[in-house]
Amino acid sequence: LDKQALSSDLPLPLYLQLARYLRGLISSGKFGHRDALPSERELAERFEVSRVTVRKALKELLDEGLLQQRQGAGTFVNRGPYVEQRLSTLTSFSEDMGSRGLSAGSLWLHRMVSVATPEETLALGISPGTTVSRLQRLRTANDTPMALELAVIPTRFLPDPNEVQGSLYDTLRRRGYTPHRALQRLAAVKLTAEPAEQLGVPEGAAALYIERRTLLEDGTPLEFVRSHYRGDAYDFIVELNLAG
Ligand code: 16G
Repeated sequence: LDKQALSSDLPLPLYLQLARYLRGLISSGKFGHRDALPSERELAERFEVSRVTVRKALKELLDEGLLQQRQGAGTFVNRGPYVEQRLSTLTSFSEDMGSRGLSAGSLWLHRMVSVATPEETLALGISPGTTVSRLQRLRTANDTPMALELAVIPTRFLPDPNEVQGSLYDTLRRRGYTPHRALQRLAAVKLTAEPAEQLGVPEGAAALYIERRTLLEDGTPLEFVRSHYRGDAYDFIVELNLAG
């Protein structure tokens, strides 16, 4: 921590200078994920600023989701894995994380069999009354929440959602159903309170909503997935080729 980093000669308020400095330490990895920050008092002494200035600086980073405060325990860095995701290849979450050396995990929120909703019926091209396996998971990379996913699969392909332990795509492939092609719709959204909390970001944080319909080789819809990807954890990359 370098006290010289702040200067009252600069046209930027001290609290924003401090926020910028701390942001730099976090993005350069000097403060790693889950590391504790020095206390407000220590920071104030170290940078010779008031505690109000420190508090305002921390508030900036808390609002950005870079820091997290835990009652009684202090302030921690909350910068998890950051992922560049290609949109043009059909891969599973487990494969995406694995290829980056991150360990993919799932926290189960729901898994059950029920009758498809009208929207799901349309997306999956099934008749009303058809049963589907419903898998709702919080997807994690090195234990950090990355995305919320609700996958819906006709029971004819997956009769029992409990069969899925790690990767859904592995389970489907084992059953002889290989995801072959997918259609995706993307939209920018602001997270409401519940998904924001599950993803560990502030309410109103930006996310990318992705709807995926995955098809078998013969064109039969295999899964319909609605997911929210953390805007601060993902960049989506697409390769474009000249038309014609
Ligand atoms: C990806 C897919 C999702 C699929 C999941 C399977 C998108 C938008 N979603 O997250 O459709 O169900 O992978 O992952 O890309 P798994 O095999 O690791 O369970």
